[in-house]
Parts: sequence; structure tokens; C-alpha cells
Amino acid sequence: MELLVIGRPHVGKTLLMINFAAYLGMSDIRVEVQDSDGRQMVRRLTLDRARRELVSLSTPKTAQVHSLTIEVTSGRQRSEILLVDTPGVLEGIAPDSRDRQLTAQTIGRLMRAAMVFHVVDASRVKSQCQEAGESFDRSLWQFGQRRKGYLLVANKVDRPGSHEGLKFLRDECRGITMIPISCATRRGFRELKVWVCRAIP
Ligand SMILES: Nc1nc2c(ncn2[C@@H]2O[C@H](COP(=O)(O)OP(=O)(O)OP(=O)(O)O)[C@@H](O)[C@H]2O)c(=O)[nH]1
Ligand SMILES: [Mg+2]
Repeated sequence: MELLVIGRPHVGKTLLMINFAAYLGMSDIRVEVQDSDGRQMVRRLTLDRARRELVSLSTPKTAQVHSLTIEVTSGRQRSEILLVDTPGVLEGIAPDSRDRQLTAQTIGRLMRAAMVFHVVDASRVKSQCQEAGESFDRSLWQFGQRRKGYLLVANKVDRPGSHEGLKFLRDECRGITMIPISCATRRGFRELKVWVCRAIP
């Protein structure tokens, strides 16, 4: 069963994948890397190395689909979930054909995934949505309103401006489940795990 992590570039998707694995008790991870042509390769990384190599200081970073298997335990129930980190989706149609292919691959997976973390940067989402008008984020949370297994993850709540961003999201996304988190401080990870346990089909 697949849990897809999707969102605009630089919102913290990759750090979320790695730090959530750490929160669940994993010390090293087996990352499957799939390029835009569907070719696959496997890498075993410590969490520190994964953070150093996969998380970006400048945008954009992830140019392939990364996935790793996590195990979630709740009471006696143990479930294996494929956590899938995707390249950031840009507004509109990308000029580069490889970027267009990656976006198509990501949207295709969105339709098939049992669960979706739609990640936004709480400290920037308000200005990004206001600048873009009909933005990718808006389309995605409208899609999420009609779908089981969709969660809006408001990341970077440790950053200035996130308070206003959370208020904006609460006004815009009525009826949608949202969890504020920080991949930097790990706030909200317990709530993420509880949500995943309940959302497992
Ligand atoms: N302050 C703060 N920084 C964060 C948080 N989460 C991620 N970052 C930083 O945001 C930057 C982007 O993180 P990534 O995990 O690479 O973001 P991404 O969404 O995977 O980026 P792309 O792969 O380019 O789409 C890095 O410098 C992270 O350290 C957070 O909760 N708080
Ligand atoms: Mg990334």
C-alpha cells in the first residue's frame, strides 16, 4: 500500500520522508530510486547520509521518485507501507520535457496511492496561493476534499509567517483534515502516525 508525498518544490517532502522514518525507529533506510523513464535502483543509506544527499538547500532537488518501506504499528496491527517521495510539482506546464514527464509520473501515482500527504510550506503558502491564483495547491486540496486517504500537511511551522499561513489554510480548506508539523523540530509527527494508522484501508 502506497503513501505518496506530494507538493510544490522545497516544501520539505524529502526531509519529511526521512524524519518520519526516523520517528518510526528506523536507523538506516533502503531507498528505491526511480527515474523518469521508470528505471529503478536501490540505495541503502544511514539517515544522516540521506539527509545530506537527498535534502536540498537550494531548490529544486528531487528529480526522481524515491521510496522506502516503513512499518507502522498500532496495538497489535502491523502494516508495511511504501512511502513515496516525489519531485516538486511546479505551477503550469513546465518548459522542460523531462520536468513534464516527472509531473505526469507524479500525478499518475496520485490517482493510484491509497494515502496522500499533500505537503505545503506553512510560512509561504498564503503568498504562493495569492500570487498564483488557481494554484497547484488549491487544485490538490480540492481534489483531496472528495477523496479518502488525503491529508494536508502544513510543514515548517517553526518558521516566521507560519501562524498566518495556518490561519489562511484553516479558512481556505474547511472540511479538510490538516496537521501542522515541523520537520525541523519534529512537531506533529505523533499526529501523522495516528492519522496513518486510522487511514490504512
Ligand atoms: N525551518 C524548516 N526548514 C525545513 C523544514 N522542512 C524542511 N526544511 C528545509 O527546507 C529545505 C527543502 O527541504 P526538502 O526536504 O529538500 O524539500 P523538498 O520538498 O523535498 O524539495 P524538492 O525535492 O526540491 O521538491 C531544506 O533546506 C530543509 O532543511 C521545517 O520543518 N522547518
Ligand atoms: Mg525532495
